[in-house]
Amino acid sequence: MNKFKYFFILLITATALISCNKDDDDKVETVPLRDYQEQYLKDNDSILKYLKTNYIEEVTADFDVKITKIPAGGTQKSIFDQTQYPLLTRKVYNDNIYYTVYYLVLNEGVGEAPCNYDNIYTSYVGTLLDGTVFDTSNNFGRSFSLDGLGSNGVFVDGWKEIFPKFKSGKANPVNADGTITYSNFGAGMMFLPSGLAYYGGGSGAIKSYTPIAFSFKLFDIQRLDHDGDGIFDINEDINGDGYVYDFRNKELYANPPAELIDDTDGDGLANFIDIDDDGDGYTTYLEITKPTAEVGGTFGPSKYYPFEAFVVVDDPATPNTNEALNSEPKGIPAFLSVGTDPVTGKPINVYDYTTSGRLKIHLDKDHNTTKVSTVTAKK
Ligand SMILES: [Ca+2]
Ligand SMILES: [Ca+2]
Ligand SMILES: [Ca+2]
Ligand SMILES: [Ca+2]
Repeated sequence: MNKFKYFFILLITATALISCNKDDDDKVETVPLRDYQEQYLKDNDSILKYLKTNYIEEVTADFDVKITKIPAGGTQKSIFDQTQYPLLTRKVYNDNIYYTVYYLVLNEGVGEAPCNYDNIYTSYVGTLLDGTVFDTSNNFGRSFSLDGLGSNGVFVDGWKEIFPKFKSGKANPVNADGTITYSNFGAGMMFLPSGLAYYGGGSGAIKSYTPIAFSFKLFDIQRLDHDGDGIFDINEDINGDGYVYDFRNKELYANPPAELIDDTDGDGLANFIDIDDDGDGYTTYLEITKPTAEVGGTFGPSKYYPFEAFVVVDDPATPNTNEALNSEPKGIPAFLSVGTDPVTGKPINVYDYTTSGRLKIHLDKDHNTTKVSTVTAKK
């Protein structure tokens, strides 16, 4: 195993140990948690009952939603039966079981969807299934870290699974008082079994093992780069499902499904937390940087292969300069072939910028390290 990779794991473990440090003198009797599968089936029954006995009384133009119990003899169509707003489900792997989570789409949103490790800016109302509001942001946006880290870290796993199904809104011009409003943001409701909420812990008005619901408005998102390799988490989601997962804890994730794993070199460290995605001993960060000067037989970093398109158009105001020449092709090129410069006799590497579906170089676990480290600077 590469040293830096090992170091990264150690760092994470140390952090986890610190945050789990409990007072040894605590004489609290621990009650074993209920079986997740059994509890999920119970919760799912409660949620289905809720969806079939409540209706959407109102959705305002600002996507405030009012849910009301269908009165005796009432003819209102239940949340479950109505067709105006899509009631969708997502299959979620968590606690070593599979959950089916119901969520209601009031508005999809026009911006970008967060991945399950991004930061979000959202307003929300949390209710019990009897309609009791246990928490609300009063329509103000609040920032949360879906990765669960930091003071804004989200503990409700359901949020991590459902918010990526919605998109952010469009930021309106800044108001005179400095505030920003959003329009056409993603808005919906999620109905969470306790296993994807507070489970045995409870919180405030929420008793242990209580399924809960949230209505929410996703105003904005912030992309994060958890391994600091210069590539956002969302771009390390290799299978493109919008989710990345850290399954290193074998107790929590004994048998993660293959379709949730984004791990190029198969070392158990998902790409978004692996600083060497292809496991060639050469960091992704260096693989996406421009070798400008030779240092110790390799070339030093500065941006060379922009991950996203870097396109400059010719500016008509400067007729003697063609800015378009500064454009670089989109994406990190795959290594294509090696030739030899007939004049200098030095190797010339050729990169493939054009083939669609080509493997980006930092994801190619079969490519030869020495070819990368002795790359000849592009003329
Ligand atoms: Ca990254
Ligand atoms: Ca994925
Ligand atoms: Ca890996
Ligand atoms: Ca690498």
